[in-house]
Amino acid sequence: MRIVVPAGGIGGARFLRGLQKELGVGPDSTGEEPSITVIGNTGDDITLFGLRICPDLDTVMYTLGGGINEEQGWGRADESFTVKEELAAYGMQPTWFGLGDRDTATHIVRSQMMAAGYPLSAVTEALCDRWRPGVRLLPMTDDRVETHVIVDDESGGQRAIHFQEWWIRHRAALPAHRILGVGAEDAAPAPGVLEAVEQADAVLLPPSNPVVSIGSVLSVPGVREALERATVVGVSPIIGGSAVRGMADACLKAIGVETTAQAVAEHYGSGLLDGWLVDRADEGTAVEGVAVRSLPLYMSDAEATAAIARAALDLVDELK
Ligand code: GDP
Ligand code: FO1
Ligand code: CA
Repeated sequence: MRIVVPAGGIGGARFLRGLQKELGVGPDSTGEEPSITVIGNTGDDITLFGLRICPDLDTVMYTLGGGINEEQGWGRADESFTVKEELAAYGMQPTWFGLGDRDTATHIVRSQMMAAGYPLSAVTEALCDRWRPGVRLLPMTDDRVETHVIVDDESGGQRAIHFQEWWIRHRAALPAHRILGVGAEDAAPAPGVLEAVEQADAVLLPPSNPVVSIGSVLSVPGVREALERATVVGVSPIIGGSAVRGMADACLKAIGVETTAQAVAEHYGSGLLDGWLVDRADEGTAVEGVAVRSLPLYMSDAEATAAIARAALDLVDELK
């Protein structure tokens, strides 16, 4: 059984942990069957202080590899912030980004390898040699794609800011006129991405941000088309009209999609989705051309999450 999971950060990583539990694979799995290939979102990536930072790839790698800060959902466990404080003492900007010391080592390895000419996919593989996440973690692309958000500026016009500035500094509270994937049009899927989708027995969309995580993966030319040919079952990131955790509602608003399980499914479309899992609170959701099932969708612990993964795999079986 070969499973492909396009994923963002926290929601994607937690779902993957449940999927591994359900399949009895990882964290140290050597990649025998069943195998999981993750197509990680890189639209959140940013260069700060000369360091290339890939939040969603790192969140998946640390979560599955046992290095994540569990309460926070991102960054390293046991983290300290000496480097961040020292940079601030030099007056270096920005000061709003939580750059942890342990995490910084990851960014240094990545930046050094990239400066030496290695593509992000090779760098990610090298980083995973340490973390052994038990999945094949592929960036969606080796090309630079960055999500920017169009907001109002002080002089009555508009300006684009990096997604991380909007998300962290402004807590997604600045009204977003548009969300753009800068560089997406000219990007190519990373090596292995299209092959993995073509060979997949199932594609599962985890409860990730539908705009800046899944939407970003889908924006890489060729990826959506490949996914449309596969059997795709998605897990709604929206429960009872709310984004559960995080600020996905602000992203949906920016693209004119309602914060409901139904609107998100319709946004993906029946061309992409074959099946859609919604929470019990959203029972009665109907999407034309998509098989909808309802069950508890809170990823409260590994068991509850494994049950969601099982339901997704069962629906794939039913649809095949
Ligand atoms: P991020 O990159 O860290 O924002 O993480 P993702 O892109 O993977 O998306 C997180 C999304 O998952 C959030 O926007 C929520 O809507 C959704 N989410 C978070 N926790 C849960 C949960 O327990 N159940 C479900 N169904 N969705 C969740
Ligand atoms: N999220 C925050 O809310 N504040 C931070 O300072 C912060 C730093 C950070 C550093 C590394 C990393 O991998 C993730 C980090 N995040 C932080 C999470 C990240 O901004 C977002 O949750 C995702 O990019 C949105 O999907
Ligand atoms: Ca993300």
